[in-house]
Amino acid sequence: MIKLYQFPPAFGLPNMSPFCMKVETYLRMAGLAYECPRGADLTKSPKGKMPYIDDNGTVVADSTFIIDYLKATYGDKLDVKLSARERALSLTIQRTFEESLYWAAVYSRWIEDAGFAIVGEAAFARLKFPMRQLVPVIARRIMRKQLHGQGTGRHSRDEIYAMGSRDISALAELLGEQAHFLGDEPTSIDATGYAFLANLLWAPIDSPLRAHAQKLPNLEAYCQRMKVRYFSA
Ligand SMILES: N[C@@H](CCC(=O)N[C@@H](CS)C(=O)NCC(=O)O)C(=O)O
Repeated sequence: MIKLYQFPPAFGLPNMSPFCMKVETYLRMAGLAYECPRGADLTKSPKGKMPYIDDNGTVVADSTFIIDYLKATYGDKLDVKLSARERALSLTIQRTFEESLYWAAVYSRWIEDAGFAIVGEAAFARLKFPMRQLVPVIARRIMRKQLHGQGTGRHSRDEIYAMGSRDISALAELLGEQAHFLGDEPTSIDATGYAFLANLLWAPIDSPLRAHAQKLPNLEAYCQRMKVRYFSA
């Protein structure tokens, strides 16, 4: 069976990492059986990040490469009917979530004191003293460095949230009143959409990003639809 290595569930979400939740959502959408071994260890991940999978000895890291592998190995019913234009749109939506909005969300979680108080505690709840006190501080330092290297961390708070809110508005506009990002039927981009939007709306981290997303009711309705369809059993 496919083994999905990821962080433990948190905040009532399948995962507080949108990349981990994306892969778990995809596995459910594709109807593939999987298990999540306990005690997944970041230092054992081939790329030093979560998630990664082990499929009978084939190890694949990075959520996008994992989904590519799953499509190539088990078939691709979800996206088979997509036109070239829809595939291009799907990639553009993915990049907006993963390469742009993600960093504003990282800022709200790891740099803002209020976000860090919640995320630092939840992410390392299983550690014992003194690691439970030390590791969040080290993780925060790493996230600050990543944000600076990527560039978002060089902007002011207002600029970061303005950029993130613009992404959210654009994504809500693209979704519109459709049931899923590319129309009535779910496709693999909805694994990304659900994972990132549910993390934004349902993790208990108040930020201007979350407040902005809450003003766009089609986002909440979309997440509820995905949850009922793929995570109610
Ligand atoms: N491009 C990667 C990104 C994965 C990623 O950034 N994972 C984060 C959690 S959301 C992580 O493991 N961070 C640990 C670290 O950077 O040390 C993917 O799509 O899987």
